[in-house]
Amino acid sequence: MVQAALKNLSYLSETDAEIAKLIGAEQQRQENTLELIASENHVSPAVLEAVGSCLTNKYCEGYPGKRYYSGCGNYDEIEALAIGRARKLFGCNYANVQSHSGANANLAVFFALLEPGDVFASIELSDGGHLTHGSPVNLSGKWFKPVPYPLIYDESQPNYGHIDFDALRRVCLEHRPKLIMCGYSVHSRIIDFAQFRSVADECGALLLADIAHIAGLVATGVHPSPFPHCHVVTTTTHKTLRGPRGGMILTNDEKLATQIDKAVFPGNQGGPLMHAIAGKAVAFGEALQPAFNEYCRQIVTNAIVLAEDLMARGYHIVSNGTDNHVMLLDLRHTDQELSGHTVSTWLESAGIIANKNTVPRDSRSPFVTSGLRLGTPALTTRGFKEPQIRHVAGLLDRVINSGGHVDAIAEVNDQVKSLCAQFPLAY
Ligand code: DSN
Repeated sequence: MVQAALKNLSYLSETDAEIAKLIGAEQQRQENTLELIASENHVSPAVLEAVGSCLTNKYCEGYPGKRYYSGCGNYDEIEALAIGRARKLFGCNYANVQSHSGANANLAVFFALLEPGDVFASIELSDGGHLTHGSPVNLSGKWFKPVPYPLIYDESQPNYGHIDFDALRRVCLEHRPKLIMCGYSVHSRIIDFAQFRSVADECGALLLADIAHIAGLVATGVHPSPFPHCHVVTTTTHKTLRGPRGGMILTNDEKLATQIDKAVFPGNQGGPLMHAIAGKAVAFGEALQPAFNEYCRQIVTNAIVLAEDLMARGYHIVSNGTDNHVMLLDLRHTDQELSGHTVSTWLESAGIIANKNTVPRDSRSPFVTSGLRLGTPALTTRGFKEPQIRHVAGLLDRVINSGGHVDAIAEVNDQVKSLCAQFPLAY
């Protein structure tokens, strides 16, 4: 099997058999497992070609038309195409496509808009935030002062699991943050950017949306746009947007755009990864096609079906459902002893890849956790629709219900392989 997967690695298998073998094995793993990690996806062969091209050879510090090295003409055109397509996709005036990742994009925005020690408001990691939103172990939490705003934790409330806007307003009026961050790594509900803006205006803060997870949904109108409400938007390009790994920063404000460009280069990066920028341009071109709109709608339909099926089987999902591509199972409601670590390990043995995740007010560490995060972007890329998603819900239930029994895992793994064979990847 691995040998067959090596067919596209003819040079590498000659020159470095060890790495070729591992890439081949990874290709097989991706082909034969169900990917439910909400932040992962499968790029198109076209994106893969761009990222694997000779563009990796060139240094292009600077921006189109203003480079520090010679020989950048082709790269100017590639980056200009990426910028133009990003602006069209998100309906904004300025795009910086050079950030190597979402974390770098957030860091650049902090560098552009804040001074060390400045206060900003965000959600904590355990409530669905991100490391770069003020975690004490990240530069954002070490060099700046995050003040957390909460969710509605009370499960009996109709808006359980949503943002607590009354509390957000109270926190912001008390602490007067210079910046409010919205946009999350695990949040299943539509983000009300207009409400965030009204709080930001009331306390004199800038508003930053990190749409890394929902970028594809935003680009297609399946989730409301952060524009015109947010001053700055950061994103990754590899989640629902289905591009290569990377980051991007968007704004409508000319002055902020200039500050952001300087913060990315020379502020916190050197030479841009031009092969990745070409991959971004290709992915943005794909996302501008009508088929991508259908794809994003199907991601959400699939997530709603998965959430409803699991809830019907008795599982507890934070916020009692989903409006987007992701959901968080609170396993404490299934069995107090069950951890996200244990369940994700059982599932991996069965060929189902999902990640353990803290749930709001989790007493377990991020290495153990009481939750399991599930997302539908990668399965939707494979072509899964409602019937296959219901099948997947049954497989998840079978593994969890069996307590990780070896027979159940083997039985589910057979079904996973058969599903994967019916819906092969494009390469
Ligand atoms: N690690 C990503 C995620 O899984 O959501 C966020 O950067």
